[in-house]
Amino acid sequence: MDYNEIKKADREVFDAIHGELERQRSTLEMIPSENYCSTAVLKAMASIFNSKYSEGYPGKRYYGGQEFVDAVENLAIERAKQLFGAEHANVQPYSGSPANMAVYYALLEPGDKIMGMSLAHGGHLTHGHRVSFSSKYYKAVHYGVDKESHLIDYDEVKKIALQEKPKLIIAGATAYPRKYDFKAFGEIAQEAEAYLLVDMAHIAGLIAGGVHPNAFPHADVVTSTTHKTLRGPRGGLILSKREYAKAIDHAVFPSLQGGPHEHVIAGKAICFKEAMGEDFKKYAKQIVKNCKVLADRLMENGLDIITGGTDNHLVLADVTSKGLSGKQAEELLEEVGITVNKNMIPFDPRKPFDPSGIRLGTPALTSRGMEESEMEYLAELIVKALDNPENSLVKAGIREDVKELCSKFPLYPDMEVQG
Ligand code: DSN
Repeated sequence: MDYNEIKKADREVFDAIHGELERQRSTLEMIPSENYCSTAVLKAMASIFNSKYSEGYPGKRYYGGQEFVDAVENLAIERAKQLFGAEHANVQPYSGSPANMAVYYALLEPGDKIMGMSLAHGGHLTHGHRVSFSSKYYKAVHYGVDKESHLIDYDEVKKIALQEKPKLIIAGATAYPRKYDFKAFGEIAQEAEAYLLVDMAHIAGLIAGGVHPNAFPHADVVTSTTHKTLRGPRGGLILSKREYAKAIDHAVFPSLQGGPHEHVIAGKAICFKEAMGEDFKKYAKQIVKNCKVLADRLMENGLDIITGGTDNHLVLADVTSKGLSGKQAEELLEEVGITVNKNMIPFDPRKPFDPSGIRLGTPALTSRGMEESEMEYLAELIVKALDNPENSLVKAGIREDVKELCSKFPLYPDMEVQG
């Protein structure tokens, strides 16, 4: 990719792009919701489809000139359906939050009750958090995790669902390190006469790669982003049973969105094709293998890992045993070139902006080609940093080690951006 055009057109923006590429190349990205898509996906997002308005759906648009837009959107739709075994796909949502909003708009009336996992226990803002539209327009109730095991207690979920009688139950989270029992969620939803929405944003790539059970046939509707473990463009996706297709399509357009981002949809089509391949299956397997090794080594080195390990792409660690808060740990690790995010742990006595935990993940590092031995080494570096928050010499040494590790796993080596 040639960035010289940007350099000529706008030096300030170019400098920011150049700086960000250098930052990504020389640091270890461990935020579990981040990833690096292929250059084919990046190029699709910078393609000529950016110019086109195409309100409507393939074969039924409000503007002319749709031959190739229809072709690319149909490819994305058919591949998404095939990849996840879905009867219907809408590939137009701009991202995960608008996708969830569209599902609520399609299936619920204002004031209806929804039930999702509490954000404090790992859920998501759009699953009914008090600052989100999802609790302003709908009545939100929550389930959480068990106080001892920190696992979802399905008997408790069932009890709350039967008591509260929500119209829609949401399964899925942003900081839950274990497998979801979608069958159990489906049975609970059926008994409570609720729709089941699975928000698989975090684990879409693991489902596509066959290392996490699929949400279908248990879910009525499934939402996702396409840029996390699925390793595609920044965007959203709604899959559903056929009977909800019309309501969902109408909610996305014309109710909530205008012109679809066909350049991103082209990137989604490529991403779904990539995710069907054997290499992607290996990739998904490796994400989980890496994460398990990371969790084990962090635990061996004295970190408290929530639920005692992981089944997926993320690890939630309580760092207070190291005398640090989550915010301090995030800042300390950033100083040595390891990017994580501070995160609430279940039943956290601290506040969201300075919680007890950090959330770490392996999707981006696995995309760079790292395997178990790098995870072992990395866990040592992380613990060394957490044990030496004030020691400038030790921190400088870790920063050098991180840079060296990064240089062994080059990121976008063909991308030429000369500052
Ligand atoms: N921002 C996402 C995450 O980091 O999990 C959730 O939307």
